[in-house]
Amino acid sequence: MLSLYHWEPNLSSVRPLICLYEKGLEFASHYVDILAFEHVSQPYLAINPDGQVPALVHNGRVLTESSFICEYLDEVFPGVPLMPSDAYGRWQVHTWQKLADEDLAPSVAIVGWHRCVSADQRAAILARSTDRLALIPLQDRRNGWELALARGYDAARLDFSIAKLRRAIGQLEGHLCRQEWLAGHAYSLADISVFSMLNGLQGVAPELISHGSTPGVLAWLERIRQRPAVQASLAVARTANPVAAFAPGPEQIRWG
Ligand SMILES: N[C@@H](CCC(=O)N[C@@H](CS)C(=O)NCC(=O)O)C(=O)O
Repeated sequence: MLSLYHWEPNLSSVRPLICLYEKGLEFASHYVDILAFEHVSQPYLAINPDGQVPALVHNGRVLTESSFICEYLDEVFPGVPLMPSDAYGRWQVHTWQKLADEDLAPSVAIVGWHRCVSADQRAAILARSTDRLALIPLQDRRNGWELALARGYDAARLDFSIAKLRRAIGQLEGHLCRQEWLAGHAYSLADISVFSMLNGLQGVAPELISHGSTPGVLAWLERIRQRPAVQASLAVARTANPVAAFAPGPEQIRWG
């Protein structure tokens, strides 16, 4: 039996959802409302004591970290393979996943939070969650929430995030002008990982993705959006616009 604990189908929550649907796996979907601080409720902390989503439960084991959850699903279950069969292809997948986790996830979350969550919404979240902030188990996560809710991100952090995104999207555009998919000749976890981070970015930061400057990235995003597994993943949303759902969370520098 598989259970996935996730929030809105955006960023790291949509990544394992896409894998589960691509592999045709049956699973129980558990929606954890981050902005209602359900990720620090006692029942959820009993599943993931770090208080982050997504988390996969399989045969009584809890797996976290969306990129590793996807590799686990691909390795354990049959169905369409999502990792290349050759070592170079797998190296490519890992380097794109690193880009997704280290560069894209934190930068998209920072810019998305700043542009999609208004000062009034932040004040309302802060007012209803002051006592819950103290329940966030990791100090750096508590600091991240306090910064995002109470002060918001400053210009230097926003500029840094935009610069990171611009560089990464330039790298993707260079690649996708020449190739249909990110790793080898087939759709893989590399595409799922990077797509999960960029699906909503055109709406959030149109200066970074446009028909004029990044036609290859746009065409690739559109190809992936057509996939039934992606459409099924987006359909688990509870908000009208899941790609505008952002929360503090992805680590600023992380790997391994
Ligand atoms: N590296 C983690 C990042 C997970 C993450 O940032 N999750 C966010 C939601 S998209 C979260 O749980 N935020 C709440 C928090 O960190 O307190 C992964 O890829 O699974």
